[in-house]
Amino acid sequence: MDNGIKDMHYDALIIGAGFSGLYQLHRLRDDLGLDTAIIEQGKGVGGTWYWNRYPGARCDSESQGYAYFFSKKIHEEWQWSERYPCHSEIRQYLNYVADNLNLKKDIFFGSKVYRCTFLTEQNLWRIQTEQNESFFAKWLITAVGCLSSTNVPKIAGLSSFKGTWYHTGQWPHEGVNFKGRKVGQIGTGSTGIQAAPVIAQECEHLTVFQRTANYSIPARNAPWDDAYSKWVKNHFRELKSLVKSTPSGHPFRISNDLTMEVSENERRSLLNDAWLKGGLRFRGVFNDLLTSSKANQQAAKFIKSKIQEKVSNPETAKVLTDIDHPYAAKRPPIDTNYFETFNRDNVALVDLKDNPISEIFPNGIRLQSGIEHELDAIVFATGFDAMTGPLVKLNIAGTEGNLRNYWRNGPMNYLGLSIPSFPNLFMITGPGSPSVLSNMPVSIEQHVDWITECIRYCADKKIDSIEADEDAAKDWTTHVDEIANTTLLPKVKHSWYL
Ligand code: NA7
Repeated sequence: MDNGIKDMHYDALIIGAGFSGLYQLHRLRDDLGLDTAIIEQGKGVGGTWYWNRYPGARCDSESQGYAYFFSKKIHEEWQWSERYPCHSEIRQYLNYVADNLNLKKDIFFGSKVYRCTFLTEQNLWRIQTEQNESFFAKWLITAVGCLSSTNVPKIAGLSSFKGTWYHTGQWPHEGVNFKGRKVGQIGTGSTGIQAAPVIAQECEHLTVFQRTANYSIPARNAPWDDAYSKWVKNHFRELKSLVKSTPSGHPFRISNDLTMEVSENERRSLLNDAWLKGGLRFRGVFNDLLTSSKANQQAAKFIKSKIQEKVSNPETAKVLTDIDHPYAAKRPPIDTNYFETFNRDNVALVDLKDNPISEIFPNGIRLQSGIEHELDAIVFATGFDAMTGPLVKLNIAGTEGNLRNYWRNGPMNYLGLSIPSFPNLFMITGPGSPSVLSNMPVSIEQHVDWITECIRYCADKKIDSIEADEDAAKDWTTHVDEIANTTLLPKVKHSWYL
């Protein structure tokens, strides 16, 4: 009977066409010779960068390291233009890679997965899309990223708002014209800190609603000069070995110095040098910033003093530096003129700490105290249902039921790659893997290579089904918790890291 549903059979299916999905397709199709396809919700490649097009959207990793390292040819043919790649340049890069490897012919664009079911008798995964497609494959790989499921907080009255509202992670492709508009931005994480300075330059007035004050280090973005670009092209092996050998996968080393073991003068001078260099490198100025409260307090004090120097209104500076967590215990943002933006006449800061948003009314945002802020547009820079969100949204059912239920007490899995009772399913950069704590493309390559070799092994040994052992998954999850507890990361109230 023709029910309008299109059935398609593959050896392997990948969900998502970002950094991870594209490389995984290349390896399974071109190295293992498997009949492989990607199912992608967007109309183009890019993954998280397909959707994140908000003003100021830019990667915090430095471009010479935010790239694939599996191909010398790709490395040498591509040239980044700035220290940190902006969202459109990353899409250009991924399009270049996809075209170069002829990947697009095996990608189903505009197909949104709503259910993945393991069919035990057939030993196959069935993947269903909202576009009436049914895909079948022995191997299923999720390449859905860690930050792709947007979080719009449930604030009463949003539907009554007469203006327009946007989430930074679902930004309109045609852009947004803020000219002459009163804009409210909720959220001061990495995204909000990038967006506010750019929105402020365009709109009539910007009100930034801050729930938790945040540290930020100057990015010091600049165009790469020709000499440096040439150096990057000619040093493929050195760069590759660097990113593959540093703990974070970034193209810089972390110092061995311990904060309290240098003199006060030297400490100040090292922090100052790191501040001037800017970027995520700041975190590596001492070895113990994330493990010793005392060390962390030194960095925190230094950053707060820098913020105070930048912000002219002492009351505003006070609210911006009233930070309740250790430096870098939340994802540490880097910025271009974020704090300086509060010196503009058309920018105001609202402290939500003791006076949260109570509701959105037709003309703006009302706080619990009754104070109203009239707005024409609201920008939600409120982050994502991180890590587990994009996976549970796929509605994956294994041999023992649904993933959402399986993970009701936390995302138990092995190496962030495989989940007991979900046979032949692999996650790229799943929860409990280094993923967002590292420079993502480097971690992605490691996972994709692991998965590829695992599938190759199964094929060679005629193994039809593989899944994580439950004890191994429990041990791994406990191990991850133990490691996290040796750091300052758990000392934070709201953090998507957790
Ligand atoms: P984040 O880092 O999760 O930041 C979200 C921000 O939104 C943060 O300041 C939150 O405050 C704030 N937030 C969230 N919900 C609310 C409500 N209901 N009211 C007020 N404020 C709220 O997401 P980003 O998009 O900035 O960054 C995500 C990552 O993307 C980034 O680190 C890079 O890796 C790329 P909170 O701090 O929770 O109090």
